[in-house]
Amino acid sequence: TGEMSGGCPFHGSSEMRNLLGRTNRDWWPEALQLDILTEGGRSANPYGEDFDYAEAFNALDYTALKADLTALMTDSQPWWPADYGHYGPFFIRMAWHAAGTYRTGDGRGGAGSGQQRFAPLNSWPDNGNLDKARRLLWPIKQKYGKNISWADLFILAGNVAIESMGGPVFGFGGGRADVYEPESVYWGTEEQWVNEGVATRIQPKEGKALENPLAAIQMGLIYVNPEGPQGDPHDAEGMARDMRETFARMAMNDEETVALTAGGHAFGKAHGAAPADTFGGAPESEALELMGFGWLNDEAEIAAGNITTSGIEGAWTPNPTEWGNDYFRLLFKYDYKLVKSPAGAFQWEPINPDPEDMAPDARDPSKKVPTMMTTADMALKRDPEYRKISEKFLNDQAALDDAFARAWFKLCHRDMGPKIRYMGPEVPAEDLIWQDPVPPGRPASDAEVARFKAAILGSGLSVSELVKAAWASASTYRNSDHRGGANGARVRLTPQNGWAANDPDELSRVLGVIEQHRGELSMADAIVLAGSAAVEKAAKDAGFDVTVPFMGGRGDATEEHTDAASFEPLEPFADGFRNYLRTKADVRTEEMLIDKAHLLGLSIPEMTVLVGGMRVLGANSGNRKHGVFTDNVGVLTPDFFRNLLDMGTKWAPVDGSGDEEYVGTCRATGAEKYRATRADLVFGSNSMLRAQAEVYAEAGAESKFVCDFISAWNKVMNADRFDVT
Ligand code: HEB
Repeated sequence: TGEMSGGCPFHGSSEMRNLLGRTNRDWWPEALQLDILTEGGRSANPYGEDFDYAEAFNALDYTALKADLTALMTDSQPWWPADYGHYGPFFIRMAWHAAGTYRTGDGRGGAGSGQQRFAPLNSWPDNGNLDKARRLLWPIKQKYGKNISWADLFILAGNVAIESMGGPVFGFGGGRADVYEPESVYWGTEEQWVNEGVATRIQPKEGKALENPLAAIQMGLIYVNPEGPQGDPHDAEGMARDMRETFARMAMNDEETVALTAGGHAFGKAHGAAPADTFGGAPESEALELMGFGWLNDEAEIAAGNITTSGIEGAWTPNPTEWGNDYFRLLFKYDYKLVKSPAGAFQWEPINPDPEDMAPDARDPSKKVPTMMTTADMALKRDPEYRKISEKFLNDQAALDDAFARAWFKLCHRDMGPKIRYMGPEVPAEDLIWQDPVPPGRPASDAEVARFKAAILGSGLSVSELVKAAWASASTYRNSDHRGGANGARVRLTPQNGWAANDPDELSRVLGVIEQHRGELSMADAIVLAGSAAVEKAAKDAGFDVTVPFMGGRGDATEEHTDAASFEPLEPFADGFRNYLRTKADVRTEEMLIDKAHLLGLSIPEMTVLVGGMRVLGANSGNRKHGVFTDNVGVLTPDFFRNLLDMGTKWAPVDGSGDEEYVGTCRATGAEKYRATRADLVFGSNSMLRAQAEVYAEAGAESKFVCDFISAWNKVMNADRFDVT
C-alpha cells in the first residue's frame, strides 16, 4: 500500500491544517460549553485525583455483574424493544464502535476512556442509536457505581453478549478508567458528516490517500462506508481496498478483518425500515427534554420496529441471536442481487432463498423476511484475498471460532498497553505479541547503580550522548495506547535503532559502551540510568548536587517478543524536544511539539522545562546547534530561556527554509548569534509559552529549573512503568 500506509501522522492532507481539525465547538456552536469551569487546572473528574480505579475494580463482584448483564440481554424495555427479544447484537455493535476508533498512527481513539459518552462520538452518524444501548446499561452502571467504569462496562457488555449467544470469547481485561470530558482527538477537517455527503478519503484517481493518523473513510464513520466507496456498491475493488486500509490502521490484518466482520455479523440486524428524514438529529444537537437521546421518531414506530440507523435493513443470517457459521454458509450458497432498503440504501439480497434461510422479523418471529449483505460484507467473497480466508472459515468452524475470539480480544484491548494493566479474573494467561511483552526485570542494588554511574561517566561518552540515548529509548511512550517507552530496551532493536531521529550510528556506538559497562543491569535500566547520571553531572556542573531518582526493574525484550512492523507508527516524524523534523509537514512544527508533549502525558510547565533543558544538554537530533543558546553545552542552566527572551537578539526567518529555520542576530552589531527552529522560538512568541519561559529566565530561578527539569525528565523515563506504579 506504500504511501497510503506511511507512518507519518502529519502528512497527507493537501493543505495546512491545525492540530485538532474540526472540533466539537465547530460542529455544535450552540452546545453548552463547560470549559470555563476547567480553567485554572480545575479537574472535571468528580472522583478526584486520589481515586484508584484499579482498587475499585478489584473490589467489584465480577460474577454478579456478569449475571446482571446476562439478564439484561433479554430484559426488553418498551422505550427501545430488543430485536428478537435479545439486546446482545446491539451491545456488540456498541462495544465494537467504542473500540473501533483506535488507530495505530497516534494510538488515539479506542475504548480506553469511555469516550462514546461524549461528543463528537456520541453523535457520529455511525454511532446512531447507540445512545439507547448505553442507556440500557445505566441501571447496571448505577448499581455497581465506581467499581466499574463505563469504558469497561461497554466492552464487558460486548463480551457477555457474545457469550450469551453461544459465541467464543478469549477473555476480558478490566482497567479502563473513565474520563469526564471529551478528549481532543484529530478526527479530520471536513465540515460535513458522511450522511451529508462528505467526500470519501481514498480517491486514487484524484491522488487522494487516507490521511494519517485517520483510520475512517468518511467523517463520522468508524471504518468504511457499508454501501461501498462513496456509496458506490459496484466498486468491489475499492470496497476491499478501503476495508484493508482502514482495518490495517486499527492493527488488523486480512484474516482478523474477515473473522471480525463475519463473526460480528453472525449477530443482529441492520436498521433501515423507514426513510432517514423521519428522525430527529444526533444527541448533541437535540432538545433538552430528550435528555441526551437523538435520532428519535415516535414511540409507536419504534415499537413496530420502524427504525433507521444505517439505512440498511435486515439480518445477515436466519439465526441472528445465535453464534454459528450461517453467515458464510449463506454468503457462498447464494448469488446476491443489488436492492434498495426502505430507507433507500444499497444492499444485497440472496436470490431465491430457501424458506429456512429467511430471517425472522425482529418484532414478530412468525413472520419471515429476506436476509441481506452489505457491500462491505460482499467484499469477503468478491475480493480474492478475503475470499480465500472466507472459504477457509466456511469449512472450518473451529478456525473461525478461534480467529474471531482472538481478533475480538485484540480489538477491545489494543489500546490498553502492556498486559500488566489488565485486571480481573478473565485475563488470559497467554502472552500475545501485540501486547509488546517484556520479560520481567529485577531490582538494581544501590551498589550496582553507583558503580555503573561512575563507570559510564568515566567512559568518555558525553552528557549529550547519554541524554540522547535515554531520550530515544523512553520518549517513544504514548499515553494514548500506552505503547513504547524505555522498558524492554527496544531502542536497540529494529526499527527504533534505525530511526533518523535517533542518530543511528551514534546510538549504536553509545549503546555498545553502555553494554560493556552494564554488568548485571538490564540494558533497559542501564540506558535510563546512563541518561540520569548525565543529568546529575550536568546539574553538578551548574552547581547543584542533586540525585536523579532511579527505579530499576526494567526487562530486555528480544526480537522474538517484538512485532517490528507494529512499531513503525511510533517513529517520530517530529520531536520538538530534540529539535527534530523529518520534512515540513502540513501541521505547524510547534503544534507537533504540543502533540508529542500530549502523547508523553506532559503538562505545559513540564514540556517547557524539558525543551529548555534538553537544548543546553545538547540533545538535538543530528547534533544541530539550533536552540542551543549557551556557551556551556552539557551544563544544566536556564541559558536557553535567558537568551531566548533577550531583546539584544533579533530574529528573522532563513530564506528558503520554509519558515522552519531562523537566524538570531545581535541587534547592535548585526552579527549572527544563534540559529533556531519554530519549536524554539515559540517559547518567546506564544504568549502562554512566553509566560512559562519567563519563569525559568528570572533571577534566582536556577534551582527551580534544575528541580523541575529532573522531575519532568523522570516522568518521561518512567512513563511506562506500570509494573511499579
Ligand atoms: Fe457491523 C451492524 C456495517 C464490521 C458487529 N454493521 C452493522 C450495520 C452496518 C454494519 C451497516 C447496521 C447498523 C444498523 O443498526 O443499521 N460492520 C459494518 C461494516 C463493517 C462492520 C461496514 C466493516 C467491514 N460489525 C463489524 C465488526 C463487528 C460488527 C468488526 C464486530 C466484531 N455490526 C455488528 C453487529 C451488528 C452490526 C453485532 C448488529 C447490531 C444490531 O443488531 O443492532
